[in-house]
Amino acid sequence: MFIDYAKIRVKAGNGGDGVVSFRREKFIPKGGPDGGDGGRGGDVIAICDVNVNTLLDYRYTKLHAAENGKPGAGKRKTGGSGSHITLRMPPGTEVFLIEEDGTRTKLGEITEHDEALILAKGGNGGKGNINFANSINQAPRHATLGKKTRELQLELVLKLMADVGLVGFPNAGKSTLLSVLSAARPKIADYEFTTLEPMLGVVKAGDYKSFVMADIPGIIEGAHMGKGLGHQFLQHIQRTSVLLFLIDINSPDAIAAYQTLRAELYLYDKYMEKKNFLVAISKTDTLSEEDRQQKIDELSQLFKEQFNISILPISSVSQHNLDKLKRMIYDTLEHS
Ligand SMILES: Nc1nc2c(ncn2[C@@H]2O[C@H](COP(=O)(O)OP(=O)(O)OP(=O)(O)O)[C@@H](O)[C@H]2O)c(=O)[nH]1
Ligand SMILES: [Mg+2]
Repeated sequence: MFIDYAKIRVKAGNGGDGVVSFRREKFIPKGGPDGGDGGRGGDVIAICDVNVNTLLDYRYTKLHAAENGKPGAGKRKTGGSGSHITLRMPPGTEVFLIEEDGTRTKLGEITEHDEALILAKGGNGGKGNINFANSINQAPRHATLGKKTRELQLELVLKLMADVGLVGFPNAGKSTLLSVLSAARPKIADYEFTTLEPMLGVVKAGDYKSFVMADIPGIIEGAHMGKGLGHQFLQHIQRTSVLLFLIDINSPDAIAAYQTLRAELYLYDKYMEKKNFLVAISKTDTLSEEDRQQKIDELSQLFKEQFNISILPISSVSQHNLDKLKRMIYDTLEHS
């Protein structure tokens, strides 16, 4: 199951208390202070792991607590530190701290394998009475307590890490394209909303050249108001630097389709408009040679006139222009 949102509770370890203790040895009736410091509490740390691709493990709001530091002891012994706990999360996870009054602040994000983000810092240990001895007070009778930590409420939001995001109406052929360009095996079918969760695939664009493509569920007009699957998966193309619009060559009005897609993206996040993009017309194999050429000429002209953009006709079935598409995506990425 793909989960891209979770709420968790975390608590770092309390610092161990410092202690009051005096040296007691035979023949030394009044030994000096020897109470050691408390140990540090453990941290709660998020670690980025490329082998994890969902927040499934964090589905249940459970408390992830690190160990408390141990108290100090006599003979100047410092208490042991509490162990840290690590939570493995997929690349692209953003972490927000939710305060009791509802304020939401971003703690950070993890994007690279093994990158760490401290979610909650362990409390410092208290000071033992050895720290408080001086020429005036040679037998201090006080020590300090370890710092107590509080439980934190965190929100985890996964935004997949891809270079290119596929955007199109349901059935446009997005998943099919990903399946022929990469080793990903998304579900493909002749009905709308086949894809219910995003999927990534690595596309090889030549020796040593590759990029990651994200397939997301189809978008329809009114998605911003929750129509279809709504906007819930658009966050996964928020990080991509390039968008690939896919429009079925058989769509009754390709221009309107394109405008609707752009409008829905804009209503979700106006920054989407600034991304570099390509427009591909899919399923060219479904028309006869003659009809195809006519349709492509007509659409090329319309897109040129209305938006001054060039379209690329493609087919996942006949492989028409797929190498060219990969090259164009790669070049666009390089200039993004
Ligand atoms: N002839 C032909 N059929 C295609 C091509 N690409 C996709 N199809 C067919 O179109 C239908 C929809 O393909 P999908 O890849 O599932 O479409 P999608 O855009 O991922 O659809 P959703 O996940 O519902 O948004 C399937 O029946 C595919 O076999 C193509 O290039 N040529
Ligand atoms: Mg699909």
